[in-house]
Amino acid sequence: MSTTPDRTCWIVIPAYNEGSMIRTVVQSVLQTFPHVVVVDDGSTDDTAQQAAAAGATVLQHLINLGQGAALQTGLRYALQHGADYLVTFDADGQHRCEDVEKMLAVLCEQQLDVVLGSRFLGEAPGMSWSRWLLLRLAVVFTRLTTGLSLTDVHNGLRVFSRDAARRLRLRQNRMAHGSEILEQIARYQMKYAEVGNTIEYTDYSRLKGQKTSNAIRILIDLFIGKLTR
Ligand SMILES: Nc1nc2c(ncn2[C@@H]2O[C@H](COP(=O)(O)OP(=O)(O)OP(=O)(O)O)[C@@H](O)[C@H]2O)c(=O)[nH]1
Ligand SMILES: [Mg+2]
Repeated sequence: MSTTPDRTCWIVIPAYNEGSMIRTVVQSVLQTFPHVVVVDDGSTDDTAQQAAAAGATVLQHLINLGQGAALQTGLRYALQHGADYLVTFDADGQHRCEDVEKMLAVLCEQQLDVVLGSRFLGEAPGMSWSRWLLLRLAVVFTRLTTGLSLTDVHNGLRVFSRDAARRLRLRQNRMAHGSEILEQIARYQMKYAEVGNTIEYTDYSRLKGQKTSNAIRILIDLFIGKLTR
């Protein structure tokens, strides 16, 4: 599926040391969406080779720059290659393709700029209580800083229209890009909706994923970003 025959959807997958998972993820996405770009973010394992073997277009950062930088690279590539819709999708097996289809349908039917995934409107099997608490605090923080009333503010599954993706200017290379995207949705008054999705926490994703202490780093990055804007 690429939404309608004459419209193209690109799936952008940032990946850092996901060599043991990326092949399965790309293969499952390709069953539905033929345009997949994996941005290998300076991995020290065989992420790039595995993604290419699975059939994805692969771009590589020579050094690790962070998820935000990897997304910028992938989004720019997809725009240059004529994407009408752009989806950000994680490489660690936590996201599901059927959720992308639901989100794309909402974006098209309601003529929105952005559809954001929400694990709190969907489900998050295996999520720890500390992650739950942190994400709830992040919701309050986002409400205060952007005025957006959302249920999940650091969900990596998002669908953008071409125009919305072209307006985004991401300067946060690491994980603070999630907040930066929301700030820009608010600033440009983009039309958005949240749709429930499943984010599955597995032993693999927990081992590889974000530490609770990274929240401090996100706040510092956002603060520095404000000072240097
Ligand atoms: N951690 C990390 N992930 C990166 C980086 N560059 C790209 N990624 C990819 O970004 C995606 C999300 O990273 P995660 O660390 O799992 O972040 P998350 O899913 O928001 O957090 P969890 O809920 O803890 O899994 C994965 O597909 C990673 O491979 C990087 O520099 N660091
Ligand atoms: Mg993850």
